[in-house]
Amino acid sequence: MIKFPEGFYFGSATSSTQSEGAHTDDLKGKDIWDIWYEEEPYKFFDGIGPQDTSTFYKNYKSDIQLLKKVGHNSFRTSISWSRLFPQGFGKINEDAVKFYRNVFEELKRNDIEPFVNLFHFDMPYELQKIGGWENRKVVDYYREYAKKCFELFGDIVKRWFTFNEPIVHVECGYLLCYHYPCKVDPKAAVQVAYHTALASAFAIKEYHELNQGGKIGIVLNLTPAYPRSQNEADVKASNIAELFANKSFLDPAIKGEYDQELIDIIKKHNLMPEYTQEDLSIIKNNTVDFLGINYYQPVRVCAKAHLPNPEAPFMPDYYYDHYVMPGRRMNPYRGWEIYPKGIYDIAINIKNNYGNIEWMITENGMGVENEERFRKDGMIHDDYRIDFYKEHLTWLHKGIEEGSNCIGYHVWTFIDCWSWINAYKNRYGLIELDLETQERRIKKSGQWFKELSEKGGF
Ligand code: BGP
Repeated sequence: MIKFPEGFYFGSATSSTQSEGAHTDDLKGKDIWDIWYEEEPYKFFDGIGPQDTSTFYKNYKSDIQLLKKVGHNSFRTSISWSRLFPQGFGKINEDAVKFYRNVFEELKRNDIEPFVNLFHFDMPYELQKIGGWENRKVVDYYREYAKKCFELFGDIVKRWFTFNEPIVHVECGYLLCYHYPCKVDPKAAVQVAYHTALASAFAIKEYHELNQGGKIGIVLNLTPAYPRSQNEADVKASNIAELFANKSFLDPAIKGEYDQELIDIIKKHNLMPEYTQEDLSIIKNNTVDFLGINYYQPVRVCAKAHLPNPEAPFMPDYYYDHYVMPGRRMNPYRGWEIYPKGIYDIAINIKNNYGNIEWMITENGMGVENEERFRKDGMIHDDYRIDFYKEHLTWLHKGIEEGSNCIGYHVWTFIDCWSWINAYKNRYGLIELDLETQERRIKKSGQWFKELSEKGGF
């Protein structure tokens, strides 16, 4: 049997925008997703926007009962900044305070440990209007928001995260045009990345000063980079991919500094952000207590075959080409490679190169289209998902056996949810959501997950 350590966290993650439903009875301010959908609804799969999502705002009590039914001893969600502070700062929305307190208390009452994240791609629109993460002032607003969250909920919540996947709002928002504000502006991207690392460090500082007896970390999506071959040029290409994709946030979060090679590349391309020594020392002195890691896919690269277009805006793949490995296993619905051993490589990397800091898997999962075809006797038989989890857990277990300090495994996600521009295209849940009726039904993977958690393994 694959058995995990006593007290291992089993559960799932979600985010406010993807689960609560934006148009609720309270005074939530708009975030960039609400506005983007108003401006360009056709960019969202089937034209479905963030207004309804999985109605957790209304159904949190019964949803928490469902979490119990699928074996959760822990659960991550995020606070919506613009629900708590409709303007991003200033006047607080008391309904939001009540809602989040109720949710966290209800989780505790049901012996489910809340893990709470402060930012999941959801910049308040009022702050985006003044430049969002490009503007240093927004770092101060975030700091005030974070502090308020600790004061309001820190008596219940003992595990905090400052950000979810910060590289995503950098890449998707400022390089690739997949998230609002849809800019292609490498200089802004670097500024946004740096301000995000700084904001995270300020939140950590505030949290530690309050002495609430909990821990604070950051959630990073790690995509280990693998070279096509051991040829020197391929290896160099994969080292550079690793710098941008992983070390760009891992290093400041855990070591309080940036890798010199990354700084040299940024300088070479004239992309250095505006910074002060004082702010750099905030990053240096306020590192995480523990780490959340989302793992979905690796990145495979090889040396570049052609010179980059000198007029094209800088992208990290100026230094490498993506390599399509023959025989790779794909999740065709999401277009992501399935490579379970990657989770082991991450475990060993954290152990050997990041002081074996306490960490956990905060997301791992498989989004599949049209799951209706797997329905038998009323239940969705998602055996592919169970196999996916088993394979990843087997490799994770091996990493733990070899000494990596991993304390939990959260899947993405407990209930089919709204996936940004993919809306409801791919389903990830342990529980099925009927979009017409909002009815919830446990899938086969949900039953399996309960058994996994009860037995502490499989
Ligand atoms: C992660 C995000 C989640 C979630 C998940 C699945 O990157 O933290 O918010 O959405 O990926 O990806 P997607 O929804 O794009 O299929």
